[in-house]
Amino acid sequence: MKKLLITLFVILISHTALADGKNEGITCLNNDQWVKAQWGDRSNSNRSQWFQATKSAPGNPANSGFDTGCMGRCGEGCGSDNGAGFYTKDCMDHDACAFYDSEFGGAFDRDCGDEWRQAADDFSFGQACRLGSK
Ligand SMILES: [Ca+2]
Ligand SMILES: [Ca+2]
Repeated sequence: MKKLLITLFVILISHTALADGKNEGITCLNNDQWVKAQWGDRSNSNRSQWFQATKSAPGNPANSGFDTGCMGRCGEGCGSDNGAGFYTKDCMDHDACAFYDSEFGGAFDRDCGDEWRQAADDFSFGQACRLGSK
């Protein structure tokens, strides 16, 4: 119940915050699907880049603490279950943003907080987008 209330609160503020990119509801991704991630950083410039869902992002992230595995999965990296989880467009947008974010931090991150909030519904209610472990 507490998790649900927090989620509803986050969804509420996601509609009032200035958002670059946009909340695409809960849009499922498939194994190995190429996705054009869209996000904005703190300068509010719109950015986009193609990434392959369920694969690792190529190259080195801005913050070495960022787990580049399983792009598009809601939650950090591939998680404890070897990549099983919900894969959605909004979670991909957040992963792409976080890849370039040197100081990322959840819902109130200056660069990726809006992407995080847009992905909160996916994270909580995205069970239709669940893919198995690889
Ligand atoms: Ca969403
Ligand atoms: Ca942003």
